Amino acid sequence: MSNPLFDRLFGPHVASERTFLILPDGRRISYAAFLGRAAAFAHALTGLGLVPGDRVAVQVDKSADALALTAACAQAGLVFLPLNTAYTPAELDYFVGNSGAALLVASPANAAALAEVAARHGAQIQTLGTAGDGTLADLAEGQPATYPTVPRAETDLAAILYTSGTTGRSKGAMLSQRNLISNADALAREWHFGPEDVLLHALPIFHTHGLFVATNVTLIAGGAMILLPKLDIDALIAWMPQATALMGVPTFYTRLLADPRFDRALTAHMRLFVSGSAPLLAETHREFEARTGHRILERYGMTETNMNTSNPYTGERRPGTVGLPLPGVELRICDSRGTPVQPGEIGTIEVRGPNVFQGYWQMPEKTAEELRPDGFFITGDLGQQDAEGYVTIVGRGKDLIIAGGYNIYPKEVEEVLDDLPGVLESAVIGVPHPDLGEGVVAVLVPRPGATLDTAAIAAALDGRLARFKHPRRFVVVDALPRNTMGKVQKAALRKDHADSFIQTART
Ligand code: MLC
Ligand code: AMP
Repeated sequence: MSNPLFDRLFGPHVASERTFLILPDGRRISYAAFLGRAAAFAHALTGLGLVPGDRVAVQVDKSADALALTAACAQAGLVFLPLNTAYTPAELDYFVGNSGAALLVASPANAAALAEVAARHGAQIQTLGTAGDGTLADLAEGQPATYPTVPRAETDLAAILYTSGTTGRSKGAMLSQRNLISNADALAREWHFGPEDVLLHALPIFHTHGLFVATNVTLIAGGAMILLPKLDIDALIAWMPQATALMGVPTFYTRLLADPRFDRALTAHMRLFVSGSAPLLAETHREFEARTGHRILERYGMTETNMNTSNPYTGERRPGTVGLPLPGVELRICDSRGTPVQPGEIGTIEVRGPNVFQGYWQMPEKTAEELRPDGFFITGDLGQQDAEGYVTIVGRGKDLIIAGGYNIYPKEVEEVLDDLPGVLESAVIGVPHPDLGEGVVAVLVPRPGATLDTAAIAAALDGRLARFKHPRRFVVVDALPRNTMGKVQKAALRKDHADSFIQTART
């Protein structure tokens, strides 16, 4: 028996001396060296007593070793569970407990705080740093550079990624080997990725975009990646002449356009710019083309489904649309009962295909709410499809804010705010933000007789919520606008506070 994920992504490159990773200091790591390191990690993990199917929760900074750990999990048949580095120990506690992770791998700096979390849930803890350091690296020292790949089936779990919900706690989206392979295959083909490609990688590697899209597409193609720790426009500009492709959230493109060094000459060697995770303004697409001559290729996906649609590589890339369903992906636009609406009408986007996840970890009722019995997944995104099949996302049926490509669920922030002394209730909304697409505003109602100190409220969120979820503006009002059913009218609040981050032109 084989291990389709490892065999497809890494297997062909085990002995290859071709470059896989180019590091910020210019060092190059070949595929063979990378996979030798992964094998040593796989031995270390097995040595800790982990067995196939065990969950490995990982909250570490981006590095070649962090990527090797993902390969090690694939090779040892372990389920990889990446976690945003911004999450606080309080937030991590839930993920470790809910997933029943056998091991938590933390950055050395967070080891003390997270040891408690691991102990509370009976998980082991190890550390991994960005400089080849950490206790897991110590355990890998002297281990063989080959590892007998653990057999797995295509239907076995490869990863669990937690995604929040509009109600209740976060849910672990279970992704099978097949989910990941089918999508990476389709994207590499559609986007013409090959061994000559060099991807400029500045995304985080704890989300679908940086991990399963950017990294897996490069692996399938046998290409190379310039692995930058995070988005840094100076570094992006410095490395761009050596790259052929960039994948980013819209903020990458608006920040590049804000820099006069970013022009046609700088991008002459590039063949592809991909945008996703959040809406790219048609205006940004057009400005980008005017500046560089390149048309950004926008695609649409989500944690539960990987990528669903993409603008074509060779055909027309239409600004403001997310393109056509990918090969193998069925897409329909439906009303709330799952009945397809008339062509051109707006409805909820539903998708089915080998890319669609297996359900939420140990939450069959939540799975049943979003995955129909016929296999269609209800995305919660509102869209329309034109006669040629191009899909446009017109809004979200779910109460979700996307800031710089990170999802923020208002409900989660409201629950924390409502618990604070003096706060009667709150409404958290997303409004236009020039850099992040959307910015978070909290509208607060004080308890009768209470006076709210918004600075103290902001400070009280530290440690409870990752910083990117914190509202950047607080507004105190007497009452929230409600409809006749008593539901808070968030659309009205969004309108009232639309200018919070954007200066409107005054005539
Ligand atoms: C950072 N901050 C953010 C933020 N990123 N606030 C809101 N939204 C964000 N996205 C805050 C930090 O908390 C910090 O606040 C301050 O900004 C500076 O932090 P930083 O780390 O220096 O920020 P910066 O480098 O500017 O990061 C912005 C960014 C980054 C857009 C480059 O967020 C990013 O790489 N986003 C990509 C996210 C992504 O990969 N999404 C894909 C999800 S998968 P303070 O107060 O502490 O100073 C998916 C499916 C699909 O959606 O279709 O792909
Ligand atoms: P996540 O749950 O983090 O995977 O986020 C997925 C959500 O991001 C989707 O449901 C969409 O709302 C949004 N999204 C992803 N790509 C795009 C895009 N190209 N345009 C608009 N929204 C997008």
